[in-house]
Amino acid sequence: MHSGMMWRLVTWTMCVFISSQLWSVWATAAELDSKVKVEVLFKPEQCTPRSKRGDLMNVHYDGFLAKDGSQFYCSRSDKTGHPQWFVLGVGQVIKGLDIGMMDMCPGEKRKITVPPALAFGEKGKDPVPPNAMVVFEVEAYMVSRGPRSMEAFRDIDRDKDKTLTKAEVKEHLKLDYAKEGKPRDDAFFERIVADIFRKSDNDRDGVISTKEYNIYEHDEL
Ligand SMILES: [Ca+2]
Ligand SMILES: [Ca+2]
Repeated sequence: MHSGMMWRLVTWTMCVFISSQLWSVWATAAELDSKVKVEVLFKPEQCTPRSKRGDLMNVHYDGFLAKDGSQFYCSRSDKTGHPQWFVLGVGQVIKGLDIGMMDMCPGEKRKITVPPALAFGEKGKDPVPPNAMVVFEVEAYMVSRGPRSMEAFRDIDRDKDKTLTKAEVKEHLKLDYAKEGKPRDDAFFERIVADIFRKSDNDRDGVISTKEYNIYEHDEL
């Protein structure tokens, strides 16, 4: 059994509407089902930068079933074995995590409880059973200043050829980590770059184009 009952921490909830239809059943059971619950387990004194939509985040997260505390996912023991990189707020992780990891700073730890509709839904996803409430323990390692603006792109694109090579992305990450006082070895960055390209280099031509980079240009440009 997971030690979920041990936490005595500030709790707040964010009300999330799954769809506009829910307005008609507001304040009914559906409302309770649609909430993501966020508990802050640890917050550094210097809590900046705070994550927002479009930021690149590097996070360790472990997933548990709410009903019995059994663990179904652990990024530490996952085959890749390193913190996961993703862009916040754009559907690269389940909806409940996109919501629950907003406004989070490097070093912060949270427990995020997600109703099935914002997690794996009616069908579930093996080994998560259908209609399962899930709990994630997340720890943010890096919040890379976003959003993915063209200013940031130009910053990374050192030779100004409007594409990002692996070398350019790696250099940028190294600078980011150095700024945070967290230098890492080369293999660490190699893995992160591979992960980023796997998620962002959609046409697999080995570089990230402006289009591939600026994935939500409609509300940023
Ligand atoms: Ca370039
Ligand atoms: Ca590409």
